Amino acid sequence: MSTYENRLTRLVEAQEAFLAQPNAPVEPGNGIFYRYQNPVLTDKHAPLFWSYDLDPDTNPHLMERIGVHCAFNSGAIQLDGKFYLCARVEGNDRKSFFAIAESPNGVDNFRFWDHPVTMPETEVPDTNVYDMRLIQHEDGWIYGLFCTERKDPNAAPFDLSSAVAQCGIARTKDLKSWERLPDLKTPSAQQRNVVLHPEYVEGKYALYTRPQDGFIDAGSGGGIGWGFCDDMTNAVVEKESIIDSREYHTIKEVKNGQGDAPIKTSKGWLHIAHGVRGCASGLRYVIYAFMTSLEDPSKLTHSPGGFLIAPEGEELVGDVMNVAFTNGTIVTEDGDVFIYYASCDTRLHVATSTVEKLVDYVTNTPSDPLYSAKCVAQRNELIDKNLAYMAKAKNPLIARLDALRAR
Ligand code: M1P
Repeated sequence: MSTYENRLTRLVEAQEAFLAQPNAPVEPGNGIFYRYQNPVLTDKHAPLFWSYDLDPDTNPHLMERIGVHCAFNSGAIQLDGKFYLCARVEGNDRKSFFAIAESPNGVDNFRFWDHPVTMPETEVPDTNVYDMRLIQHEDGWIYGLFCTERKDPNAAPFDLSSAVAQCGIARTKDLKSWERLPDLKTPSAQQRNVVLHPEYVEGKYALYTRPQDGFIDAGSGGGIGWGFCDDMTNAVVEKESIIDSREYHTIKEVKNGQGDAPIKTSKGWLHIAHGVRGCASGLRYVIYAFMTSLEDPSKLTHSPGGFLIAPEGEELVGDVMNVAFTNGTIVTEDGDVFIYYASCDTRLHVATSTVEKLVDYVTNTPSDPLYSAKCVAQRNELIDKNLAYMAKAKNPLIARLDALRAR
């Protein structure tokens, strides 16, 4: 057998087996959501014809020609019952692009469409595009809001890393053909993690922003911002107000950012976001939740303390360590929630929950009391309630739990 035949056999068999793997929830979970055994999207999901020249005449060793390095931060949408992800795919050359993957059930069997998204450009080419939020707006369009990154025109000639991040905007009806609109204009020097609210508010488009002074540092900016715009074909937010701020010694002390569009529930708008703090190993990204008022989506009503999802196990390791990040959520008609979160800018996972459970989580988890002594008081309150309950409960499992206590 030729090298070509031999390698092709192994590559095809490996990919067939990999893509056929079912995915199952990891029991017992924490009652709020289930993690799953396998990531839902990785570099190995990329079709072989994205990286290899499959012609033995021009590639007798069947070598990779244009490697796909990873697939992660993905926008998400359900259309006609199917689950679609708009993934951030990164080549070996570090450039990201968007690609659509679809699955019948949202937890496994994701297959990329044959071609990545051909995203039209504005008059200023994007060096890098990433982290699309896919929002079905009540105006009938599906909007893709994403980060467009370009070299800082004011950087010194020797500075090859200073960049400017802005919000790119495109719209589509079918995820196939995209109309690029002008980038968002705001009062802030840079923007990332901009998300469109799915409904008009006071007759206007409403946007969640993340004002920042620099490319990495929020600086004097930061927090999840909120502003209005009249027209998405020339989107200008003249005024941003912060609706969920950064806070000293919390999971979001360095910066934070809205995930996907918030979920409308009977109790309020449920937001899933990411928060960043500093630590000895660099920045740590986790996912958290909060709720705002149905009448005024900019009014914070519930702010459960701490993180909802933090990277764990293999999720802790990857290109950018210690990162859990989300920009895609799907809510089904039955109230099931699929939170797509990436780990370490390398691969994409899913966590499943329900609207009912997440509302319970957001409305019944106490907020961060901000001081250790107050955290102890908060925990003691729960412990005392439980000890009182355990003392009179007739449940044999509670009795077994009781037997585990130090005496
Ligand atoms: O590397 C972690 C994340 O960093 C950025 O998020 P933020 O804007 O909050 O700093 C983004 O580049 C994101 O893609 C990335 O996952």
